[in-house]
Amino acid sequence: MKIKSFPEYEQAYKKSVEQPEQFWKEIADNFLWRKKWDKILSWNFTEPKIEWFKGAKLNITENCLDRHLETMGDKPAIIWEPNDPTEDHRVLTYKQLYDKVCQFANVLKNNGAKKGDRICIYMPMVPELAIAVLACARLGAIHSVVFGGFSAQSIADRILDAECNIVITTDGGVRGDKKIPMKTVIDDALVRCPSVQKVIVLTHTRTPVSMIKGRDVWWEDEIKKIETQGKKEFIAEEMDAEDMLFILYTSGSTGKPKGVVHTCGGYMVYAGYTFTNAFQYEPGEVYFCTADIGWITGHSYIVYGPLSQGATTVMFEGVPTWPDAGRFWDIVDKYKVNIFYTAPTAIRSLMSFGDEPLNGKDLSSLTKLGSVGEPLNEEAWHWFDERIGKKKCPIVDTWWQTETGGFMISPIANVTPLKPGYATLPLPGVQPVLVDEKGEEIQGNGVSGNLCIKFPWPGMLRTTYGDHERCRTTYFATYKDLYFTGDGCLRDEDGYYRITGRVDDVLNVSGHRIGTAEVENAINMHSSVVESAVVGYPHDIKGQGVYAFVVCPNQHGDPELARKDIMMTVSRIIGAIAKPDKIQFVTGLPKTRSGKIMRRILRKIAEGDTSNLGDISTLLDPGVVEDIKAGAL
Ligand code: 6R9
Repeated sequence: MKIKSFPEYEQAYKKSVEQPEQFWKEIADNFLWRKKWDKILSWNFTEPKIEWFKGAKLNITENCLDRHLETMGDKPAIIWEPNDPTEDHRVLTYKQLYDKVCQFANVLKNNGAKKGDRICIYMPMVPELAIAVLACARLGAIHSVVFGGFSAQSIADRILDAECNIVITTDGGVRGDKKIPMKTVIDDALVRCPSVQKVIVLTHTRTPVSMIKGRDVWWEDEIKKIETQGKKEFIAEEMDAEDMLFILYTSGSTGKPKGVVHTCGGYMVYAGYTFTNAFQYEPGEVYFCTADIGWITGHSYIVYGPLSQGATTVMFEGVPTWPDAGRFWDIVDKYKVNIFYTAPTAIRSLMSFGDEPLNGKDLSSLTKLGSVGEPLNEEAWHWFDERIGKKKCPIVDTWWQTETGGFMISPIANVTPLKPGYATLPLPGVQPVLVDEKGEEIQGNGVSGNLCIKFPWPGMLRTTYGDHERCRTTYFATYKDLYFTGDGCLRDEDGYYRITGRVDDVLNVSGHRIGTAEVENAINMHSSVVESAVVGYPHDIKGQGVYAFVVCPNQHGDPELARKDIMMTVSRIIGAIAKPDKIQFVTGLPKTRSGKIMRRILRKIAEGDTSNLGDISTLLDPGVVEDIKAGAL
């Protein structure tokens, strides 16, 4: 399965285009199937309908756990580093993780869970989060993990959309010096969610919580019951390759987040194949991905990818800058991390602290570095290369999306020649194309356009939960017979790919996808707001910041207080991650005669570039532009 040289890469790539089914069959043969497939692939991008390994039977947890027990049962599967460095860390070997997953799958079953149920998981980065995810998969229930930073309202929307019957959470969470009352947030969400029958609560921070009779149970009590019943094993449910494995909500151009659906077989093959290849994982290496399991990066590259390959994966509860900006380097030093995978926003933030936090930290164990979430600018690339990798570690800049399930355009460590700022070349099995506004393919090199993919890959989304039409219109209707990524991209003279950022109304703030319409809807909920428009602007650390233009005619008194109220509203409705960085009160928004907001103008103003706003003659009232320019922040 592993590509070891550049000629091998070229060969594999060629094969993946000319004989895709044979190519993927050989990769899929490296996994454990209870029964192999009837058909490798059937597809069309019109409906769309995509099926990989149809008829095959498997359980992904047998690939992540059972099959490793004999050869490496005593090897660490998860190393957990707590938020507070003075507290004890935890190590779970493959055998221990297997036992805990079986135990918790039994707990779920005792609480009424069965194959096909949707289960919402809202937990901080503790080992039990990975255990809960795997226990759902073992039982055949579909997990929907919601990131710990989302509000009660956002959680409720997600629970309602998927009609979840069980929620798994903790009393509280802690990140740096901030405490998050997770169970209380869940209680607020559940006021609106009649489908939820059971809430399983792990004790973590011992924050006081209200436990509702008949609905809420403690994780620890439920485990005790399993122990008394003497249940140790949990026979994994047999899943079809195309049965749903999980739903993960992500933002798009419209107001409502969509539930991206991944299925068991293809996703497993793709997560394992990409992990092993891009990072060239070797047995015994310690791998540390700094993402949260609430995002796709955590699903594919903390849990499923690494575990399916028998890797040791480090899970970190805290934040990079607490107790100080040397925390990541302490962790690398402490566990002798070999592969370190993080995000540009973290790199830029740590860069800003200078060299001091690196003093006395032994980073010599590092052999490979990775980046994900947004474009890695050259300055950050070089800092990462020089200060962290000491110029001896390849930087694997992985471009991919929630919808793609795994890496798409990415270097293969020590195989692909690198270029700072570039995600380099597509992995074998991935066929990118650039298209112009009309959807015509742009051939050749030294060109840019909208990035599409023209052939299916096993890890791609199958649908958006409960609304297949939305999946079609969002990804497959913009350009005929192509999957549209929403990203702009440059292919340089050497055929190397550089992602230039979203071309739709999606912002990328610290690597988090945020829909501008979602933020506008939240701002407009505030009682004195008439309307608003949200755009992104370049931000040194976050990549993009959120700039809101708000029409608030009856706002009297201190504008600073009004700003705080709006921030609070967004926090309550979406979550703190979507809070605007700048709020400018305006008397009106620049609209065309047909009533469309001209975002192009607002973007320019937010970027601080007001010299050339282009043609504004189609505006209903060009005068508002002068006012907005004058008040720009
Ligand atoms: C994995 C993940 C997807 C969007 C994607 C793109 C941006 C991700 C990138 C990158 C440049 C990279 N993105 N990786 N841009 N270089 N290496 O982040 O998924 O949260 O769905 O975001 O992130 O704009 O379209 P997701």
